[in-house]
Amino acid sequence: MSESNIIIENNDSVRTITINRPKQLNALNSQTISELSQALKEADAEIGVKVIVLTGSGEKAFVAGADIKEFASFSVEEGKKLSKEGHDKLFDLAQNLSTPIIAAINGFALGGGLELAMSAHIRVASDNAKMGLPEVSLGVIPGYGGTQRLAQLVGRGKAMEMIATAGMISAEDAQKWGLVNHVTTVDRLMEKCHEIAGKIVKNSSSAIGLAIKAVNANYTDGENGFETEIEEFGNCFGTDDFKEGTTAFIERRKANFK
Ligand code: DAK
Repeated sequence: MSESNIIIENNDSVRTITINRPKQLNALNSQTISELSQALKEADAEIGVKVIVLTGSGEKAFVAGADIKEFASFSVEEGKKLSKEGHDKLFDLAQNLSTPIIAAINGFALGGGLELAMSAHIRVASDNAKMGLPEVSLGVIPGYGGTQRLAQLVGRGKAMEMIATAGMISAEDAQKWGLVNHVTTVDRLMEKCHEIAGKIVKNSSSAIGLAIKAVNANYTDGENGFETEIEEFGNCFGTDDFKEGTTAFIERRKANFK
């Protein structure tokens, strides 16, 4: 395999994964998708990692889409197969990961890049970021969950407009529309992500993982979000974190979750 397309860094319990193809504006080729998939699974399996920050290298792009040069020659069957594989391998994996992912959107987040950011649990954008799903301008539709996740985040009408016009929106509009949680200056982007991560790491990782599962259940075919909540709420009572959290409250001290 050629040189790695991602960089992994650790800072206390926060793991930063940086997509590192700046010359191609961090476009997602299949190697990068495989490496990201592996990196997310590894981070999730490590007890010491409580939050993942996902970003792109350089100041110009988070990810400018799937690698157009790679998918330009795909056939109908390859398109379907690769779309399904991509969903399973990266986009659904990210959304359903029990470790929360913060997408630090540091520039263009287009097509597969915005789809990746939308698979994360929290999105923070720099004020120079531009977001869009330009797929129809290339004769395809969003193929990594964009038709579903964009409508869930901004509503059907705005999603239809963004998809059909293939246009880009500013970070400011993305925040107004509920597509990103926060907007910062370029310089403060990682600091803001770490500030949010710092609040998350103080809490119970097992409870956060179960809460992610319950929230996502509402968006999963055949699952009932309320039933999942009831089930997972019950399961919390069997965890060490529940014992520690409630004991700490009674003893008037801060919880020390392992
Ligand atoms: N793929 C490959 N290379 C890309 C790229 C991309 N998506 N985006 C940019 N690059 C490359 C450019 O080709 C250029 O490389 P060189 O020519 O220098 O070798 C380099 O990055 C710098 O780009 P520009 O010179 O174009 O930079 P500008 O500042 O002028 O423009 C831009 C920035 C972001 C406006 C522009 O680069 C641009 O429009 N990029 C393409 C945006 C886009 O259309 N993205 C793709 C959306 S479609 C699939 C599932 C899903 C998908 C596909 C397949 N399957 C399951 C099979 C999803 C598709 C999409 O994401």
